[in-house]
Amino acid sequence: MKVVLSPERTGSDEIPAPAWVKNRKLIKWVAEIVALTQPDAIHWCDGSQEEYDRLCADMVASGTMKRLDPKLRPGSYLALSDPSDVARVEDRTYICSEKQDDAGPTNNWMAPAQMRETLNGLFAGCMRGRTMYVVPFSMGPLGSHISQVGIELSDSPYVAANMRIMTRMGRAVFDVLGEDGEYVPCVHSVGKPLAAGEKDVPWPCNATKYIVHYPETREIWSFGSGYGGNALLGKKCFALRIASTMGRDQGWLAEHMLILGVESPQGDKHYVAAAFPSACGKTNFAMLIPPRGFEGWKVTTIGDDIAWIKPGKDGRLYAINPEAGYFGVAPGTNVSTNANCMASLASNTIFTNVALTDDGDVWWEGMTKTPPAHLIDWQGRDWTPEVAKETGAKAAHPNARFTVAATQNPVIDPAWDDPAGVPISAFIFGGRRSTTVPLVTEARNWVEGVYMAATMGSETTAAAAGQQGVVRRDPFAMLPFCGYNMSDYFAHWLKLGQSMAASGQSLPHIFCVNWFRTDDNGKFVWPGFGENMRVLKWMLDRVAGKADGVEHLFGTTPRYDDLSWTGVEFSRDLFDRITSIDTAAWKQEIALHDELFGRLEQGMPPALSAVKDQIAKQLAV
Ligand code: SAT
Ligand code: MN
Repeated sequence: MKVVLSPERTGSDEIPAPAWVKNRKLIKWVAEIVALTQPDAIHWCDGSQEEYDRLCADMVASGTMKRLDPKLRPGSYLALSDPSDVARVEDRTYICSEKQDDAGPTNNWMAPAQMRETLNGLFAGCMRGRTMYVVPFSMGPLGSHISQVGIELSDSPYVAANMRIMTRMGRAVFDVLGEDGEYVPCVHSVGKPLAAGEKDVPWPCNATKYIVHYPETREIWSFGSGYGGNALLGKKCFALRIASTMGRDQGWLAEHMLILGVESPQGDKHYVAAAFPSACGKTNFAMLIPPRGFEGWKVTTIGDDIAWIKPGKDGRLYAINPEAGYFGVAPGTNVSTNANCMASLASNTIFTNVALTDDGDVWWEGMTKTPPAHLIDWQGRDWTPEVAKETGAKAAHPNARFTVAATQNPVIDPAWDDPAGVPISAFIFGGRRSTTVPLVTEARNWVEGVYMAATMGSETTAAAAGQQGVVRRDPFAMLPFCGYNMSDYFAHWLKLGQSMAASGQSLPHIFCVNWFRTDDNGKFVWPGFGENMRVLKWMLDRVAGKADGVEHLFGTTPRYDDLSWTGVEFSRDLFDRITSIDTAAWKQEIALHDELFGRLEQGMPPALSAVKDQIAKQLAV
């Protein structure tokens, strides 16, 4: 429902709301934000298909999106962002807890009062000339005891449309909220008010950006960007940064993890959750197609990016995917790397920053071996393979994305929307490392596993603004996403393990993987993608106590013969190369762990320092 606001209405707390909105606190809050930001109109989203179609049609009319050819890509659109607004901005992302120590050394921090003052200045009148969308969303199945409700107020129709795909968005959320339900308030503005009669640009944004979290009051404020995790506030801001602090307080976990199901030909089914930094192949892993030699095996997707995990009544850990869609990296996706993903994207998809073909379809680097002879690139310019060869110009931005509903995934797990969640048998942690870290290692116990995850390193990708390809420590793949002090987060993981063990529960096994080791020419040695199934099967066999391996410096790694090689040629020599432990490299690696522990000294659990000392001692002999 859209309401045009007359000037007298702006500033009063009598904001017109549809009859189905019963939450007084919510209406009052919307009125406050209207008074601050002064939009021309409010649109209360009901989440219907008609509403989505109308939002998209309006964006096509305004030039924000292009409708793709309805035969080639039915129900799909292309949006091209401003070239300055293409990825998460970690240096503009803040955790504003009362005490700086609670945000810890890995987060940007500002005192809440000071930040509020800054933001009040920026948000004053920032929605002038625009419509404010009231976007009600549930992270997780509606009404599940693991789920949480959020309300995003945004002046971006692109955000409203994407949120409908990425979350359970719409009127039913107001029903769950009722008259006095709790929600996480999220305020978002592209930060580009329009003067009377001023023409809008296709992708409004502001050079000044703030992505702000108040963990104590559980609020999110985002200014200046319309892109991805900066603007779709249910995702990293809520489902990770705010939810991780909720989890700390309430005894559960909010993790940067995909969740997948694996079923053997005999019908044994397990779920695993795996953490990788952004743009390291989580979506591909979550939709893995078992390779030759694994006939009868099934891999199904619960989620591709985020997991909320709670101890169940039976003491096992249960996980849900708080999201309802995938915001995945397009470049590199093709029918051989991820056929399930390509099938998901056949229709009803919003593409952002990929290239447009002459017949009205999309293309990105790696989609086909031979690029089309002519394209319009992600910046709206002519692009040909010949010119690209000379200039290196990419047709699609390396962080170009698709937004698609989870239900479009042909291998969606039947339990993906189950409010009870699915039991987790194993955790997997993986970084992008061209050297040092072996293909797979199993931790010998929970503490060692937490250590592995805590010291994970990864080469940076285009998902975040900044330099690419440099190794940075990315504990639990949560470095940009943990809403509180990282050392306290490690302690939270240790505590959870302890309390589960104390109640006699068998804990999920913990593994660390690295698909990305390269040879002397910089080429990946491990084929990855579907072939990762071989590693996955070894892990599940370990869980079942059926597989062997060798113990080394920091865990157990399979020998060549411990994996199944039917259907692929991969030599013993290559296998040894990607599972070897180079003592000299590990001495350097441990020095980097040391440096990390130095940085995270405050609150670092002694049990983790003990693991480090133990490894260092072994290396010294
Ligand atoms: O832009 S997002 O934060 O949603 C994507 C990512 O970094 O994984
Ligand atoms: Mn992610």
